[in-house]
Amino acid sequence: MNLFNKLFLSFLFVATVVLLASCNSCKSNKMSKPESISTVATYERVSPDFDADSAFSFVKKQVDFGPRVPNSAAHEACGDYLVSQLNEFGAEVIEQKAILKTYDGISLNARNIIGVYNPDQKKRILLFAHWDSRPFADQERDKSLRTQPILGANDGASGVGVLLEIARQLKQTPVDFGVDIIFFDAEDWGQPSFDSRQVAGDWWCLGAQHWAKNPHTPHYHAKFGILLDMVGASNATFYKEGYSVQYASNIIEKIWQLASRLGYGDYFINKKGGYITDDHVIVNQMHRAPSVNIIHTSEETPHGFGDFWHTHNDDMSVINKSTLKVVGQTVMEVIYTEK
Ligand code: AHN
Ligand code: ZN
Repeated sequence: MNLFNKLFLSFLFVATVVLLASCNSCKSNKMSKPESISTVATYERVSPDFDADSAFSFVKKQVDFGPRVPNSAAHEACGDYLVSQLNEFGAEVIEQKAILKTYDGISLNARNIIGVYNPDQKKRILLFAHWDSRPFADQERDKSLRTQPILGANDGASGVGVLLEIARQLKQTPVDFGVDIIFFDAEDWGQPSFDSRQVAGDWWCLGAQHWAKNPHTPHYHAKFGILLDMVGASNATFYKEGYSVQYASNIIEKIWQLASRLGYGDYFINKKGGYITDDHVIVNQMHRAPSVNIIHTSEETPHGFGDFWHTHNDDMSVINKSTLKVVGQTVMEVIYTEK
């Protein structure tokens, strides 16, 4: 057989197959509409569109006050701003003030800021983030920079910015269950690595510790809780944090599955991470809500967090709108699919 014949025969074969296939499909689909080309499962989002530009502006506004270190003027002014924003977005605002002692014996004028939606509903969801920024930059290479407070654009302001945007959305598109948004104070006054004294105690998460023991309503309990911590950096990775899996594995699975369906699988990594002392731990221990921490961790750095962590690089230049969108839309989808 020469080359021409070979080619002609293969053409005939292919043409026959195509003809038979199309014939088959006309027979079986005579009365029905044409079959769709692709059979890949698509997920249809149910939540309203999370506006990352809006969230970004809420992050920047906080950072523009300067470091929000308790007992400072910037801290006071930013607290007032957060109260006014929650009011504007239709929440009933409760301020919980307390004097809290740090590891180094300082008395902080701390303020947990709580936005309540549907206060009379028994069924509640808790969303939280810390709004203070760290008084030390103890991860700086340059020793002389370590005692200065940080701006905490990502470490603090990003979670609050995402939650403010969700508050704005809750006003536009109300839900019928209760939602509590808590901005915890005094999370980040944990003992810095340059201080070698032995001081026994739990010195992180002072505001959350106070609230968990003295909730704003007696016997407070939510169906579940979500903590957002460092949710704004470019190329952030969110692993399934240890305590979150221990206390609230069903919520972890729900969040990571929804994120994947929304196309955010490059951010929400389907892998367990380490155990991180953060505001959700005491909320879990005091049974206020089975709670998870969506927190940026990394396998690339010695301390396990992003390379900006507790340094002066944690400013607006690390904040990325795509990351804010990924986290905000995922949490919104959790809220608006809640039954
Ligand atoms: C510890 O380093 C023990 N926990 C980290 C909690 C944290 C600090 N998140 C943000 N800043
Ligand atoms: Zn921190």
